[in-house]
Amino acid sequence: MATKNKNLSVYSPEQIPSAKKMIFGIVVSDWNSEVTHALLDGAYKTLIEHGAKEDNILVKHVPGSFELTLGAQFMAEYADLDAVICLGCVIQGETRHFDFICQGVTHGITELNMNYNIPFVFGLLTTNTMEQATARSGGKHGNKGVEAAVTAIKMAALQKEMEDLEE
Ligand code: DLZ
Repeated sequence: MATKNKNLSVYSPEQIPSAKKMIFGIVVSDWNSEVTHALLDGAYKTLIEHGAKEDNILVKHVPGSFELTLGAQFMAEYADLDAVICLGCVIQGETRHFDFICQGVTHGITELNMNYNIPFVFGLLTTNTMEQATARSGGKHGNKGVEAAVTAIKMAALQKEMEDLEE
């Protein structure tokens, strides 16, 4: 398997733009909270490491991953943000619930990206087991929250770059 024994969250910090003037929203699902709160920790610390101010990071919790889309839409509607990071963890069970939640969130976040002029980052772990989720939320495969934060900074910087072209 491609990800076997690989830390997927390794990146070059010097290649990331400064987040000093950026404002972020983080929506985190409380289902599988031992995993999602570790994702939140990774995302939050990464934003701070790249210059974001604590006052400029708005964190809101939703009950499950299915609620991430609406939570993220609330963020975009009621706060003035440069990017929204959506964090959740769906673990395959015995029923098709997994498929429906994953499809719903994927579709929902894609729609938000198309309909609002800011980036919404897909930080959703979709794994077969809790062990795989743990490995990707601060374990041997890194932390998907870190990756989501890096993506948010890069996309927010891209937008600012494009806006500057207009001036
Ligand atoms: C119901 C449910 C199930 C079975 N599994 C998960 C899961 O693995 N991860 C997750 O984030 N949420 C799960 N949920 C809850 C749904 O996301 C949602 O909160 C409920 O269906 C209520 O809308």
